[in-house]
Amino acid sequence: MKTFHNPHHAGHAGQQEMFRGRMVPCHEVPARLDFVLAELQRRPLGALTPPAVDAAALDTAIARVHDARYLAFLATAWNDWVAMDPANAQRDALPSVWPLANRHGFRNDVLPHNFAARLGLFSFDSGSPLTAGTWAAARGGAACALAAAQAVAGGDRSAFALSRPPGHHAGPDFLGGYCFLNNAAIAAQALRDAGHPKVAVLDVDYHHGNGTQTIFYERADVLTVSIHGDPATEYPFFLGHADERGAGAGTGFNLNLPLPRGTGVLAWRAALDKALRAVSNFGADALVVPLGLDTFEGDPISGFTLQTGDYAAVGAALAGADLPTVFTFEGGYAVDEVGTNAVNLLEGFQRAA
Ligand code: Q9C
Ligand code: ZN
Repeated sequence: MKTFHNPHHAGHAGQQEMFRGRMVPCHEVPARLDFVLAELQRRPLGALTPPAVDAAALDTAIARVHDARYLAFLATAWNDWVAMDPANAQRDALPSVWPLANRHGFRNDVLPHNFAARLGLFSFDSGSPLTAGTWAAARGGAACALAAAQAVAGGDRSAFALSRPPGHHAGPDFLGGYCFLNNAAIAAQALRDAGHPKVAVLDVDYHHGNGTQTIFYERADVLTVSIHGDPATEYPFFLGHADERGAGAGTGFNLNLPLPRGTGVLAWRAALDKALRAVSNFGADALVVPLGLDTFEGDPISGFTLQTGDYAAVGAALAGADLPTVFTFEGGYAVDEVGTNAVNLLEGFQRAA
């Protein structure tokens, strides 16, 4: 399995996030990726390289899943933030006002000039700081996703897009949940565009993949499945319920498997079996796995109890789908263990594939 790692990831380094009414140090830190990289050097799965993709092809791939207005915002956001006040160069940008369009009568069709207003327009939480290197890091992550999709479309059994910031909470025109560009969706769409008629996304991050669900919600050619903490109590709270089945042509092509906080490996594996049955019934030609390791018992912000020793078997079960597979790196905030847990899963996959 080739791994494409993002050389620009460390430029995205938030200082603090809003958490329960206070500013706390960010959970989503550069060291997360460094630990995975170090573990892949200890236990190689294949070539470990930065992505080499054509810049124009990358812009096209990103624009296949994100709106032009959102991308234009992201591309200049840091400069616009600093232009508001030179002292902002020392501070992360976080939103503090939201339009809540369609609920409170506020408009989202008129782009505000004020930067704080624009940041709020394109954000759904105050936990996802935008920093000097955010755009370059997010774009580098999309390049990893595209390179991984290209490898798999070219005949590789699997590939790993190792990047941060993560992606699965980012939607067509919004950031949140530490995510800016949806790497898994970019990979899924790239696989479609490379000729795979049916692509399944099986999200195993602790949190519901709301961005990916939203991107593909009305489509029958991309099945989205997510196993996650029940949004009744868990982030992102406002999406991820079992009754969300897709809409329009996409009706029946979204499956949510919410599980209560505290769920252990047995019940989690039963949900994985259900998810894999849905992928098989769909008749997928390729698979994308948004790989979050925040299902781990030691995760500081999550509530499942999977153990380090459980992940190899999860990888083997995913290999059982017998599909060309792209993994994207998502959550997992027990920094010391995230590398071991990620590589346990990927090694388990590779051994069984
Ligand atoms: N102020 C991923 O695992 N936590 N994202 C709530 C908001 C947000 C997790 C804090 C958790 C996002 C990719
Ligand atoms: Zn997560």
